[in-house]
Amino acid sequence: MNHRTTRRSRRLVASTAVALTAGLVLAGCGDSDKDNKSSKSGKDAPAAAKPELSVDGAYIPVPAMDDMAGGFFTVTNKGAADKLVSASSPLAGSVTLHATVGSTMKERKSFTVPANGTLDFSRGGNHIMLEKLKHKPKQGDKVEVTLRFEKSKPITVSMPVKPATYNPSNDAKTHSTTDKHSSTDKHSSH
Ligand SMILES: [Cu+2]
Repeated sequence: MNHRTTRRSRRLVASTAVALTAGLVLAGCGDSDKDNKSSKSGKDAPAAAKPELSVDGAYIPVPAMDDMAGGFFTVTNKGAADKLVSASSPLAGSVTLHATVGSTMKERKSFTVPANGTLDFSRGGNHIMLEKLKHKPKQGDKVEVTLRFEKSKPITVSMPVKPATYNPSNDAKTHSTTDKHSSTDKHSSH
């Protein structure tokens, strides 16, 4: 009995020592790693920084056609750069990413979401194109769209269907500092 107990406690001591040593080695690694980073990459943002994306202002104007609709939104990034690489919707057989170049639209494989910046999909510019619609969306409907990114997890947005001429950027940009009604004259003269 005695014999056994002694052996066992010795083994315990030995394994505890191993665990402690391992812990020390790990801690040492972590410290030296930190030192390397701070001395090499000085002012640069930490390499481990991740994109922090959010999507807002999403909407789909009531489409003119039965089987095709455009979608708009803003992706805000509070972290490192990322890329919007694809989109899909249960309502559409296919969703593609488009940029407007001059007066024509061009399909793009991806759009960069700049670090600490925004990617705007707005009327007259970038848009997603929902094609092969299962039914034509009506004003007040919500259309689920999933946006996929190179680094970030997919974001699913419920996009409200707005009147055909809806354009939030007109309101936000033109009226932000002035009274809505006092600038009406300017608008009608355009
Ligand atoms: Cu398009």
